[in-house]
Amino acid sequence: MHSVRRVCLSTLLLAAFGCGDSQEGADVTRAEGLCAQEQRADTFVAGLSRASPSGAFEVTFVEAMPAPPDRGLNRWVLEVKDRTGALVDGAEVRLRPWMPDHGHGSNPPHLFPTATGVAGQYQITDMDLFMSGLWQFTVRVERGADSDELVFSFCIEG
Ligand SMILES: [Cu+2]
Repeated sequence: MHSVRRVCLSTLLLAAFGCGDSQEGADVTRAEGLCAQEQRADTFVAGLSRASPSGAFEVTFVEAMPAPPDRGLNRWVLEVKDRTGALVDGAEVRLRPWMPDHGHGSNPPHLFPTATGVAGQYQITDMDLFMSGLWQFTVRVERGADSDELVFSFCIEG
């Protein structure tokens, strides 16, 4: 096996056609991975923020582990503000992950971020993003008569 790989890597012709199981081949695939051309995804940065369509709420990423979101278990801390910029405590927050290209969500389908104890902050732990590809995350916030939802989209390279 080792000798086969060595021959493969040292032969220009074979390298040009790819050595599927070699390290070199895997690196090239990753660099040009499925997310490289994804136009629908948000670029994750700490502090990524979005207002809901009605302006009732604004949701900000305080923390993501891993960052950017990746395949497997993810932990997020989100901060919620209202239209006046005040931190929102006591809201019902619901998160729905969805893979639009595959027509399926996560298991369980809805996740319910809970208060962290820090004003305006809600966390979700052990969210299982089990597939590579584009995931949409609909965040619904409800407080009293006010409810609205917004969407973040991330491409999970895996
Ligand atoms: Cu999928």
